Amino acid sequence: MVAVTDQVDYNVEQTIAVITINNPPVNALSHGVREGIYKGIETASRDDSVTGIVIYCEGRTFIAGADISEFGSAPKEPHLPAVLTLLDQSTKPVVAAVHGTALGGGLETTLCCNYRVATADAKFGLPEVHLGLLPGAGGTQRLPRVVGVEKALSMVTSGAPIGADEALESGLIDMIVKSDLRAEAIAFAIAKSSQGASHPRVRDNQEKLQSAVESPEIFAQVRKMIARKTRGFLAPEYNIRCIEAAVSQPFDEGIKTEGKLFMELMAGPQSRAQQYFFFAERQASKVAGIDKNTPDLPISKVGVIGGGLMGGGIAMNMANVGIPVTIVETNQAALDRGLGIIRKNYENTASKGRLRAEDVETRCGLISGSLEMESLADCDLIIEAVFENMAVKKDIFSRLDQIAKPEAILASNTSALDLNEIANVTSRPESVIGLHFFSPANVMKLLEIVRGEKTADPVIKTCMAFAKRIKKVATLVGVCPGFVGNRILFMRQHQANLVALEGAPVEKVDQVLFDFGFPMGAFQMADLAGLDLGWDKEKSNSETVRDRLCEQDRRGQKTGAGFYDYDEKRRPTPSSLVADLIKDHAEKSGVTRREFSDEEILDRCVLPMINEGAKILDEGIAMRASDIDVVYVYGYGWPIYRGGPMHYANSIGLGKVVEKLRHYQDKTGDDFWTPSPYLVDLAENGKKF
Ligand code: 3H9
Repeated sequence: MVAVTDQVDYNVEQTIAVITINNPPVNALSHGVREGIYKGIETASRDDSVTGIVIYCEGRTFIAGADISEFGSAPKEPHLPAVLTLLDQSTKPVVAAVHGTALGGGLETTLCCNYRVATADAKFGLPEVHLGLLPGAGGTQRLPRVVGVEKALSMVTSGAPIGADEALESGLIDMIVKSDLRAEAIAFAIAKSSQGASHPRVRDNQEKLQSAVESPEIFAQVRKMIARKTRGFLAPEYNIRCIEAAVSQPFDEGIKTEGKLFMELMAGPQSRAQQYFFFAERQASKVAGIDKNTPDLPISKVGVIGGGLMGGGIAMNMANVGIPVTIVETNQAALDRGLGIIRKNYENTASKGRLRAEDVETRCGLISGSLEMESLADCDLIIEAVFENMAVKKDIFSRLDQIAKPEAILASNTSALDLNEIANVTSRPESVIGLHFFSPANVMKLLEIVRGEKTADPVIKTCMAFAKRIKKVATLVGVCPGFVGNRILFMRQHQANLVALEGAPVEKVDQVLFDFGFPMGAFQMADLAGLDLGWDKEKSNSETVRDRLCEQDRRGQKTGAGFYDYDEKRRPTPSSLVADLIKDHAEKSGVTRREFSDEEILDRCVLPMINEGAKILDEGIAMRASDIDVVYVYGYGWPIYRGGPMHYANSIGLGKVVEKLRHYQDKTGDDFWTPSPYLVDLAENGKKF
């Protein structure tokens, strides 16, 4: 074995040159890998004793794509397209031996080989769209030539990988190996090289493009199909245009089109934001200051207190990954209702073909119900998910303290209450932690893990790992009212309400936020959550617009009316009654009304979020700015192509943010707008979050 570069080895076995890549963790196409492959191909071409070439990877996976961490810096030669051109032009047959995931540039590498063999669990995908990009090394031109236009369109616009069986069926791979990938790939290369000098090259294959030449309406159909899901994103459309080029242009022209569109995306803000977010998400799971060797506590049985929407959704997370869970409710009717809703949820998923009927039974079988908290005595993790009332939560935790086994983790799903106060009613505050799931808990990816002042390191580390196990993205936050997510949201909702009072129609405010990229606006969100969240009928005295709406039983979507009127399919229409009510409330409160531009509405809603994020960082409530962005993208639907509030602030410039905050402070005379000293300091020193 000869080291060609630090990451690539070369050796000849029998008559086959094996180019072995070893670039942990995912064999990304870093500079040394590109150079190694390039030199390996050159060496094999020159060696007359070599009849074929195998590209093989050590470690957990085949090449998972270009090295994203190199994207920000000046590219070093050889560039990937040059490496792949050399590969494509090899006169000796090249076999890609794939295990793990061949993604992005990794799959593009295999498409420049003459043959592809893979293990049964291998996966193949072009996930560039998730980075705001398109496959820029020939993938959009070669993939449709192999799997057909329809599948290629689906793969590049969704970014989702396909498995080995599907790859074999669609012609993407030639063989699934039985046991030893390396040995079987070499044997395959020997067999092919003995069959003659002519070997298939993907670029020459026109056959699978033919159906789209005859029926080009497929492109319009795909655009229509993905329109809702991809609203605001540039990359899906650019990917489609490249596949269109594969069909309508000769190969070399198509490659040029792909290159041009790739560079456009690469230079744009969306891709920058999405690449940033890729690393932000992975960074979020890392907690500084906790010894890596701290053992994780075992979690094999979970208890959930409260079988309502939240508790039920939380329990489903456990059952989905095979963990038995017991739900405790206070009465049989509530328990039956809760378990019934869970079953219905699973059955709905199964009816859409996304779950097998037997899985519905397995998962429901993992969820048991009880009316006794004592039945949680053998649980390793107990999550309280009752309504937001401190007295009730304290009562539950003092009872749990008596019941739970000594090593159990006691978690609260509170979204805003003081976790330390809850922990301190127990004799073991070090075992108490916040696990703030987002509604619907079986769908939303975010988990805010709240570290109390006494929470022990093993409890934190275990919960961070457990989040991964139940397929959540976790961020560790500290205790303050609303933690990171809701604390920032309070600011936006506060301003949205003020802006509406000062004259902007509710639906206009929502439209501006929707156009920015949120899935819904501030008032639609309030209606969805329920306007009576935290509202007390007995104490309500028409002091706010919210009070007045709730007093009229306009409590949001669930009552068919809130800020909007809702039809039976929960579709909103603006309400003139609400418009009049807000106007009347403004008059009674002495608020002067006026018109608002879209820009001002956006500023008023978004700038306070950034300012609050800065305060949160300054107080150490979030570990890093990127964690706040992870909370916002996964918990609140902040458009990922704007990276999250803190990345967005960086992209418009912190100096500009401070200037605007001061402008609104002057204009409104409200100290609410005072920029955080931490933010001012960063801005004055030309720094970023
Ligand atoms: C591309 O190929 C462009 C081309 O078309 C054209 C070029 C001209 N680069 O996710 P994990 C790191 S674009 C650099 O936790 P898993 C990651 O940061 C690329 N680093 O593991 C993490 O580091 P750390 C198209 C990468 O097992 C570590 O590896 N390809 C890359 O859950 C482990 O990652 C993609 O978009 C990379 N490409 O999942 C694939 N990939 O430990 C992106 C990973 O320091 N990657 N890292 O935090 C993935 O989808 C997943 O990482 C993968 C493994 C499925 C591979």
